Amino acid sequence: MLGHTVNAHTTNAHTTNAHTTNSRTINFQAIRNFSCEFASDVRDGLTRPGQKELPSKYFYDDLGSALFEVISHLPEYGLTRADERLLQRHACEIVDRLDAPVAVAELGSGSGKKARWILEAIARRQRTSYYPVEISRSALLMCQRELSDIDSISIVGFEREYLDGLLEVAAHRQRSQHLLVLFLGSTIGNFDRPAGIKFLAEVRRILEPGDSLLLGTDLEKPSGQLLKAYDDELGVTAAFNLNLLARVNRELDADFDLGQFAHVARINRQARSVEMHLESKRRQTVRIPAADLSLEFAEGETIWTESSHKYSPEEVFQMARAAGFSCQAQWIDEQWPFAENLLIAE
Ligand code: AVJ
Repeated sequence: MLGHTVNAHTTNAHTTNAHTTNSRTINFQAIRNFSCEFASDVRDGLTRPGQKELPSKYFYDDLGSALFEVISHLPEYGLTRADERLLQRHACEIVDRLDAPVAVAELGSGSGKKARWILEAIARRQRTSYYPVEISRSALLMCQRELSDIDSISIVGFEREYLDGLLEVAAHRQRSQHLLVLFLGSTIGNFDRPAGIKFLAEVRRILEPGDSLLLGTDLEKPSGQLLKAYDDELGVTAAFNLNLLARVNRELDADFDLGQFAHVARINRQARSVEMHLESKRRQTVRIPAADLSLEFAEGETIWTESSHKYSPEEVFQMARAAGFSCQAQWIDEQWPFAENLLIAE
């Protein structure tokens, strides 16, 4: 995987922006060979002995990202709104707890909308840098547009997986600045519990003592409420889930018949998670030429596409400690149980 740099100084978005008086750069460190990696991940997941699976990171092509944006507006899915309420309400308090000067990195920035409140609170007291890490180039471009009106900020985007991107941010940062890493939206919930702690420990290893991590975690709630959040009445989450098969059809030339798979959300009580699956409505064969695969499905057999783990407020403190952080503060939303946790690297 070779990276190259595209200097976005020349894009229309930049040159036509009348507010852009000071210099602002976005460097896209691009990744090649994506579809080859997609093919091999699809192959590995669907040929597993036992449960077939597809990695949830592949939900987010342009169509899937747009569908997730719609999910975040659904009445049943309060997660994103809770995350945003907490950030909006407590940004100043969060920033006040950090030693200045501070630069911000975000793992999975999306449009950059959530980072705005934090960045504005920092920009009020100092110049700062924002380093979004995203595998979606269009999301990085949106970041630039979304945040281009904030003064005293330079934006450098990294089109990379989380840890690869964070390593580059660490190499790029000014030594004199502390780093605040944002990992919002309970994306950590897509890892199982041991893998989540391992991921936090890997983030910690890239950071210096005194750097920090703002971690969003969706909290445990009644199973009826959870099932509705992951199986909404309009069928948007079903479309989001099925888009994974549509994407395999588009990019790997497969012949999944979307009408023959059903979206299923299930509670896994032991794991304390909600799982999404795609269930085969009948016995069928599917061909995926670009992954060199012909697959048999039994009636009722599922492809496991995502787990979203839910946490207790207390366990976040333990997870933090196990990963080399200490959880210094926690903010919990009153309408939708969700916590924003400020972890300091020990
Ligand atoms: C973006 C991973 C936090 O797990 O709730 C939304 C993705 N999946 N509806 C989540 C998702 C189904 C979401 N995360």
